[in-house]
Amino acid sequence: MIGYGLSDDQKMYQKTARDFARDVIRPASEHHDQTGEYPWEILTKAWELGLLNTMVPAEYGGLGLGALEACILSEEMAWGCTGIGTAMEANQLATAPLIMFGTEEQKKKYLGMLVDGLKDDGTPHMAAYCVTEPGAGSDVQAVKTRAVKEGDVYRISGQKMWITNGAKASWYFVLAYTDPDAGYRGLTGFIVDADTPGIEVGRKEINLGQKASDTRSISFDNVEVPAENVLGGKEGGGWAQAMGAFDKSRPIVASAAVGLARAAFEHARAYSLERTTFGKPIARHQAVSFMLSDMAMNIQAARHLVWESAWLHDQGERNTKQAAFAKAFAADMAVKVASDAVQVYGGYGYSTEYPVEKLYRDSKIFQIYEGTSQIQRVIISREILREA
Ligand code: CS8
Ligand code: FAD
Repeated sequence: MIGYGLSDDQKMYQKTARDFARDVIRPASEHHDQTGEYPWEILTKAWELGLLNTMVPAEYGGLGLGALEACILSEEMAWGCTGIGTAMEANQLATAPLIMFGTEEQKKKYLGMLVDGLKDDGTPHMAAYCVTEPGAGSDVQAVKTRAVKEGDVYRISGQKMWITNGAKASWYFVLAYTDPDAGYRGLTGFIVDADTPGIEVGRKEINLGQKASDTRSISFDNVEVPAENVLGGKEGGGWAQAMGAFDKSRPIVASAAVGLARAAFEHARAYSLERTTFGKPIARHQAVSFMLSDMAMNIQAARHLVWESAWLHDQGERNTKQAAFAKAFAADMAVKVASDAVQVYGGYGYSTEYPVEKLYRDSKIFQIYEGTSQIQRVIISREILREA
C-alpha cells in the first residue's frame, strides 16, 4: 500500500466508512452526547455493513483486514463521533490478543461469536479488554487481580476499572496474575464469558466527553473460568498478549484522534470564512489563518505516523516505537487542534450550541487511554536508547 497512495480496495473501505460516518454517525452524535445512551442502533448498522470487527481473519468469518485498513476506517468513524467510534473500536482492542495469540478453538468460538450473527435482541456481540485496575493504569505490572488454578478451572478475583464496553460486552480479555512472584512472566490472559457468576459490573462512569461510550468498573469474585480459556493455552503469556495488542490497537486509537482533529479543522475553516471582524472574514487575519495552517499540517503529519505504524505491523515487524510515535503525536495534536478550533469560534466556540465544544471535550481522553502521552514517551525513550 503505502507507496504513497491507497489501493483501490482501501479507497473503497474509506468511502464506505466516510458515507456511514456522514449519513449515520454524525446525525446521531449530538443525541448520544447529550443522553449518554449507548449507540446500539448505529453499532447494529455498522455490523450489518461489515464495519465492526474488521480485523477478524477470514477463516473465522471476518473480513481479515489489516491494521492499516482498520486505521483508515477508524479515522472516518471518529470524524463522525469519537464516542461512538470508541464503542466500535474497543472490539478491535479486545480481539487483538485473541487474533494474535489465541488457539484455534478460542478463535473459532470467540471471534466467530462476534461476526457470525446478532444476539437474540438483534444487537451485535461486543467485547472488552480488561487490564486497568483502580490502583494500576500506566503500571500494568502493578495489577492485583489473581487467578488460582484448581483442577481444570481457574478462579479469578480482583477489580478492573475504566473498562470500555464493560456492561455491553459478551466476553472479556482479562489479565491476572497466576504467579505473583514471577514479575510480568507471572501474568496470564483469560477469555471470560461476561455472564459468568461472580462478575459484577459497576455504574456507567460520567465522563468529560465521548459520552456515547460505556465505561465501567468490573469486579471478579471467585469467577470460575475453564482452563481451556487461558489465552493461547499459555500460563504466563499474558504480558506479551496485553502489550502485543497495543502494537495493533494504538495506531487505530491514534487514527481516531486524526479523525476528530479533521472534524474540528473543517468546522473552524468553514466558520473562519463566514465570521467577519474589522471588515473581513477572520480567515483573512493572518493569526487565524496560521492557526488553520498548523491544524492542516499537523493532521497530515499525524496521519502519516499512523499509517506507517499500522503498515509496519501488517508487515509482521515490531512497531512498538512507531505506534507510540503515532499515539503520542496524534493525541497531543488532536487536543491542540480542538482547542484552537474553539479559539477560532471565539465565544460561540465555548457554547454547547456549536460543534467544537463537544470535540474539545471528546479530545482529552486521547492523551489518557491506550497509554497516556507520558507513557508513550517512556516507551519511545526506551526504544531509542536501546537502539543506540
Ligand atoms: O506498562 C506498560 C504500558 O504499556 N503501560 C501503559 C498501559 C496502557 O496503555 N493501558 C491501556 C489500557 S487499554 C485502554 O486504555 C483502552 S482505551 C478504550 C478503547 C479504545 C479503542 C481501541 C509499559 C509502561 C510500556 C511497560 O513498563 P514496564 O513494566 O517497565 O515493562 P518493560 O520493562 O518496559 O517491559 C518488560 C518486558 O516486556 C517487553 N515488552 C514491552 N513492550 C512490549 C511489546 N511487545 C513485546 N514485548 C514488549 N509491545 C520488554 O521488552 C521487556 O522485555 P525484557 O525481555 O524483560 O527486557
Ligand atoms: P496513572 O497511571 O495513575 O497516571 C497518572 C498520571 O501520572 C498520568 O498523567 C500519567 O501519564 C503519569 N505517569 C504515570 N507513570 C508515569 C511515568 N512512569 N512517567 C511519567 N508519567 C507517568 N483500560 C483498560 O484496560 N481497558 C479499557 O477499555 C479502558 N478504557 C478506558 C476508557 C476511559 C474513558 C478511560 C478514562 C480509561 C480507560 N482505560 C481502560 C484505562 C486507561 O488506559 C488508564 O486510565 C491509563 O492507562 C492511565 O492509567 P491511570 O488512570 O491509572 O493513571
